[in-house]
Amino acid sequence: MTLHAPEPAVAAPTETGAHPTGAALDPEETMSRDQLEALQLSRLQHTVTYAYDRVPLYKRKFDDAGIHPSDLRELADLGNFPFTTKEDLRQEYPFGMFAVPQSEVARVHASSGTTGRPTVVGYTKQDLADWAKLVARCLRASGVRPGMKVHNAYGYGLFTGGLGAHAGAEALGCTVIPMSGGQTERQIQLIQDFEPDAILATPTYLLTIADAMAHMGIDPTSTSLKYAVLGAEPWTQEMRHELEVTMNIKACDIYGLSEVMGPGVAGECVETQDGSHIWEDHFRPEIIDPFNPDPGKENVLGDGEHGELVFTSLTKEALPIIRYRTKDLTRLLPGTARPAHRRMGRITGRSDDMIILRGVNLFPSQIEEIALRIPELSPHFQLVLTRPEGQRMDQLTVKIERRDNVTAADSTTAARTLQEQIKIHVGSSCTVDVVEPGSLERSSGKLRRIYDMRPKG
Ligand code: DLL
Repeated sequence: MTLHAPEPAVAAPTETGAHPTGAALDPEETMSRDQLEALQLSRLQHTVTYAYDRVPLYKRKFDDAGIHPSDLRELADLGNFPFTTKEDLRQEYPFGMFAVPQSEVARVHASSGTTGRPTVVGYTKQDLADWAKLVARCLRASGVRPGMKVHNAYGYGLFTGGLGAHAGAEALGCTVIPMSGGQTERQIQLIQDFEPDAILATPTYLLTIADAMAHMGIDPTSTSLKYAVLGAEPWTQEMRHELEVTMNIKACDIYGLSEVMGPGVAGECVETQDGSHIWEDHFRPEIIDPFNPDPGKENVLGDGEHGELVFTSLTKEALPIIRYRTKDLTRLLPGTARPAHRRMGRITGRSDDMIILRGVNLFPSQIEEIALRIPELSPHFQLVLTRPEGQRMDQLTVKIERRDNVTAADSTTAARTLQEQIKIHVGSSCTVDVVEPGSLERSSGKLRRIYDMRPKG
């Protein structure tokens, strides 16, 4: 079975063969926007029909909304279809969202389920092949080439990062070192011994590795690493600069989420480093107002407007996903290095990671951006929320490590600067607690930044 619907004839790509970067691109990467949208429409019409026919939840939702797959005549009509949420996947736990019999599911992945029932996702063999192709596309865009050695420090197992990145690097023709997350000293040993060209990790875990190298007396700029492909959590331009300088590498973004596929939904090009291109031959993105529950197409926001990212899969077989609300806040921007594929702006945060402090909205990435501009402060910080006894006001404390070479006295001035800058740029008053280098918990994957100690209820 295949979900690849009969497709419009695709004219020769606008550019074939070698790209300025020296790598041959997929034909879909060089399509014109018109060609790409024609492909999207036929794939989308097929996907909504396929989901309606095979997944009871979609049939129920479409029927309740009074909409039928045949109502999708042009791309904008997608905006009239109901949203899908993480809650839907939880309610259908474990396999209720699958559109193929279990015997055709080649692999499952699942979320950790720390905040409720885990969400389970599945892939047919074709889905796995498509996924590997898209991760390979991201890696190549980020500078990785066939024949290179790739150290994969994303966690293996039910998390999509490890196996997803692994298959993509193999599909590109790289030599993969399947290290997984953790065991930092061992990672460093293998980086020194195996001399990889590229590393795949979360940005905060790469920071942990760089930091540990320095403490082991190894110069992080002296390794064989040239490229890093980083994702699975928000990170800022300031963090990119920090990692590129500390490790003498080029660092690009890779984005994805398990409900939509895993890593590789979007990836950044090393020649422009201006945000991840969404691979629109496989996913149709939309931006919506997260506070407007009405899906109607008149409520879909325009390119450039900030809101919540929503995805519809165009080729997935085991788990077609219609208008999935990611909770990721960003905006769509025109394509650059891959002109037909729109880019996503940096993810400012997740709507469920937003701290509302005395009426002011705040994301950890805003603090990262400000703190990293203050030379005495390190990128290692935590945000601690408390409500002191007898008070009704919440209190934010930014615990942040000073840099190794900075004295406690110098860090007092830096603390004051950070506090002032947060007040100016974010609008929140907070306390800054500058702590000893190495005293805060280090990441080995997705880092937890927020510690909410407020009384519950
Ligand atoms: O984190 C998939 C992934 C693995 C992406 C490795 C990139 C690299 P989930 O565990 O389902 O999947 O978490 C998805 O992580 O909705 C975002 O909030 C966040 N996220 C993923 N990539 C980025 C990124 C993987 N590049 C959730 N920038 C998403 C910011 C990201 N946030």
